[in-house]
Amino acid sequence: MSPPKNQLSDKIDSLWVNIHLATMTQTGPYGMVEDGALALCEGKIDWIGKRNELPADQESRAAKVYDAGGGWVTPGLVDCHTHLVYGGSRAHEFEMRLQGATYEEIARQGGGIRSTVSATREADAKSLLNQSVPRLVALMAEGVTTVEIKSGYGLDLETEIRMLRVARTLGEKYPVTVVPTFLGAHALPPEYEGKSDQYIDFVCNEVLPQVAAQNLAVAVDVFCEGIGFTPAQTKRIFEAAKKMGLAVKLHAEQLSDLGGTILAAQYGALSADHLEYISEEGVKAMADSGTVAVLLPGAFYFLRETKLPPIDLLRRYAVPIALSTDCNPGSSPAVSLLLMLNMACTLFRLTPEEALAGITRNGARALGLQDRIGTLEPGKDADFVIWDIAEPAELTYRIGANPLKNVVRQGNLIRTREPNTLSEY
Ligand code: DI6
Ligand code: FE
Repeated sequence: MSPPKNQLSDKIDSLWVNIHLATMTQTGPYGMVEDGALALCEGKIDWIGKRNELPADQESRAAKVYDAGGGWVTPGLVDCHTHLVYGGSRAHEFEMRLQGATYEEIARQGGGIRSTVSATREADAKSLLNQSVPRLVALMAEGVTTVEIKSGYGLDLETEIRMLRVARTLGEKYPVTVVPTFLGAHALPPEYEGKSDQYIDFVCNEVLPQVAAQNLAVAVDVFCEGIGFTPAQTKRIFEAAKKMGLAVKLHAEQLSDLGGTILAAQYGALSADHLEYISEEGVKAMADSGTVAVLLPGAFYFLRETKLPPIDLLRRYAVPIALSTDCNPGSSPAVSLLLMLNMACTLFRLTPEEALAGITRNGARALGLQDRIGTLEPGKDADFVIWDIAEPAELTYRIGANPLKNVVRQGNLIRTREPNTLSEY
């Protein structure tokens, strides 16, 4: 690929001035450019830099000039691990857990993922879409412009396909990029009780080929865990995915260390996710394969996990760290990526800069989209958010605040709001 140019084109669609830029490139803290400017052309970033370095006749070249009022710009946020398409709710299991039942006990008694599977199988496409929209809209209201969505609550051919189609429909109906992942091996459906290897056969031979043929997913994920699938079963799924030309990723070492990350690394996985119980060997394997560590503070918090993911080891081996909501009904009913920023710093001791990189640059990388999104650079998609904050760390620092002012996606202004005003009353 030729290096992206940073020369203002003759004709630009829009120019943004009176802004500070947190480009999230790795040039100094936050890739910061104070008093910057951004020129957009055909949905891409055409020019980015210091405002006083813009060519003198800049304004006449721009079809439209926006004054961003001194706000800070970040790349559009990337939520790289969600299960946001599903039916029903598990609020009652939350109550059970508060009375002493554990997540694993509930799962073993046929609740947990399986209860969501029943509710999802019962929901037709329209109902599934209607139930999922509020979750997507909540994420988008905080600046998410790219969201990964997994299947995995159907566990039969028809419902897995329906979930993935609903995910695709969400991306068609709303100004957000949806990246669909097939997670057929999320849990064992009741009809395969005691026959988990046969279920893996079914996923590999009957479901995955349909998913691939209909172009419904770009990656394949597995829940590799005591209450999920073994590394040997995971391997079979990865082999099948590879044959179909699909990327792989893995839910690994969330509740125990089965060595899933080492396997994921062997298959060049885009990401390995959760990782509380990962070993140093696992971290090393990820570093060697360039696999992104996706940390999910919402699940850590909601399950009251006490074992921290080994942040220092991940840093030492320079494994890129991404963060995500894990938006799902059982272990992380979270629809706020900004809250995850704060939790990652408070619970995991990430720095605010690491946390922000986790939902921009490294989130993009976890989806294999690092050439298109995740940083503000010439040639990349013009996906960005303007925030009413005085410095980038403020995004991470506040709890439950939403200082979002504008969202631009693929060059189009898709959202404008006046944050922190009484105008709604
Ligand atoms: N790990 C998780 O945290 C979610 N899935 C997974 O594989 C939990 C999903 C659920 O409880 O519904
Ligand atoms: Fe998950």
